[in-house]
Amino acid sequence: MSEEKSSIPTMMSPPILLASTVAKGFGRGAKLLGCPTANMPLAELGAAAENLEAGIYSGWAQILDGEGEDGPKSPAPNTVFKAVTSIGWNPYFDNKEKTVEPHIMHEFKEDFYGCKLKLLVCARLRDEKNFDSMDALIEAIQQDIRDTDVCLDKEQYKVFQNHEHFRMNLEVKEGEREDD
Ligand code: ADP
Ligand code: RBF
Ligand code: MG
Repeated sequence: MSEEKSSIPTMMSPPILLASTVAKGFGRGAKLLGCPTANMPLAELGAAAENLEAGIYSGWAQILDGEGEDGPKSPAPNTVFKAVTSIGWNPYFDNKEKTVEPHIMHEFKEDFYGCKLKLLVCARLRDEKNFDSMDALIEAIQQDIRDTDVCLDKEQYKVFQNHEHFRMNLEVKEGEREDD
């Protein structure tokens, strides 16, 4: 039986807009926790991420092609997915560096390391916590996924799926094609 309670989201106003390439982490998300997270390097995120308080957040994410003609290709460049993001030091694993890691709420057939990721964070769910067991952490993550699913269906958060953050790159690409 789950003992996790659902969190009541707090709106972030204005939302936080982040973009970076998808980097390798410790390889724990999918293997240990059954929840892959696309790690966004702090060095690329700059002040916006450094100022973000540690915690678990709901928002929207889009995967775009990586740099260069032969760079990694996005599995779904035109889709803006629901995402639940962990920001902080992962107290259960006692990390020494802050990480920003969205889990995108979709099953992908392949990984997308090296792709560009755009993230919009619009609601805060809870603080990062330590847990007595890995199962308790896994259960909390599953609850965060359910809470995010409900949260982002609400009109005040749903509107951000169409935010201009997710349109800019695609429009630039159209422009580039016309010049070919
Ligand atoms: P790492 O520690 O390298 O981040 P993870 O186990 O967290 O390893 O796996 C993350 C990688 O899995 C991501 O970088 C991405 O390429 C891929 N991936 C596949 N499905 C998803 C998903 N639904 N959300 C986030 N990343 C995913
Ligand atoms: N790690 C923690 O130590 N405490 C947490 O409360 C916590 N909550 C998380 C919630 C979500 C939705 C996700 C995706 C991850 C969370 N993590 C948490 C981070 C987890 O430890 C991390 O993703 C893995 O270590 C892989 O990098
Ligand atoms: Mg990860």
